[in-house]
Amino acid sequence: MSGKYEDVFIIISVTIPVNCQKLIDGLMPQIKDMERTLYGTYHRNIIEYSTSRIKTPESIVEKLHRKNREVSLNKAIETLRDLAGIRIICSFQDDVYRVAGAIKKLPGYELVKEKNYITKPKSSGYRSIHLILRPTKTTSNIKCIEVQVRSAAMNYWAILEHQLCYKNEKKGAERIRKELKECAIDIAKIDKKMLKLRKEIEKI
Ligand code: 0O2
Repeated sequence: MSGKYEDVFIIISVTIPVNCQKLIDGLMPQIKDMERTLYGTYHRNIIEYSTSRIKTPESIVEKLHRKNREVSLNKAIETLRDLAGIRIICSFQDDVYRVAGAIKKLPGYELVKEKNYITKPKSSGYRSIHLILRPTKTTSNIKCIEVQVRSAAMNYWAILEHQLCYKNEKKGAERIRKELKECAIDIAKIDKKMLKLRKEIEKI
C-alpha cells in the first residue's frame, strides 16, 4: 500500500464494512428463502450454495486506481457498485437463469443493472450473470449490492483464474491467459453436456 493512500485506506476500512454488512444482512435471508422455494418447486438443489463478501480496502483502492478514479471514500461509495457482494452458485446452466430471474423479482429491490457474461463472456473467458440491486429501503450509506450468479463449473474456473491471472499484468503471461481462456471454453462445453445429460435423465 503506497503511503499516499494510507489515510483513505483507514477511512475506508472503518466505514465500508459496517454499511456493506447491513446490505448483505438484508438480502441473504431472502436468498435463503428463495433457495427453499426453488427446492420445493424443482425437487433438487437449484442453488448449491451462496456466499457473501465485503470488498477489502486493498481491493477498493486497487479498483479505483485501475479505473483511473480519485482514491477517496466518496468515490468508492459513488462509483463502486460491488462493495457488498453475494455470489450464488447453481448446479446447472439453466438454473443460473432461473435464479437470476427470481432475484430480479425479489420484493424491496430495484434492478439497477444486469450484465450477462454468459451470452457475452469477458475477453478473459469469464462467465457469470451480474445483477446490481438497490434496496428500496436501507439505512446503509452504500446504495447497491452486486449479486453474481453462476454455475459450479463457471465458479471453478473463476476462482482459479482469479488466483492465477485476474488483475495480474505480468509480462509473458499472454500464453497462460490464452490457455485459461481455452479452459473456460472447454468448461462451458462440459457445463452444456451436463445439462443435456440431466435433461435426458429427467425424461427416463
Ligand atoms: P474482486 O477482487 O473479485 O473484488 P462496472 O464499473 O460495474 O461496469 P466492474 O465493476 O469492473 O464494472 O464490473 P464487472 O466487470 O461486472 O466485474 C466485477 C467483478 O466480477 C470483479 O470484481 C470480479 O469479482 C468479477 N470478474 C470480472 N471479470 C473477471 C474475470 O475476468 N475473472 C474473474 N476471475 N473474475 C472477474 P473486482 O473488483 O474486479 O475484483
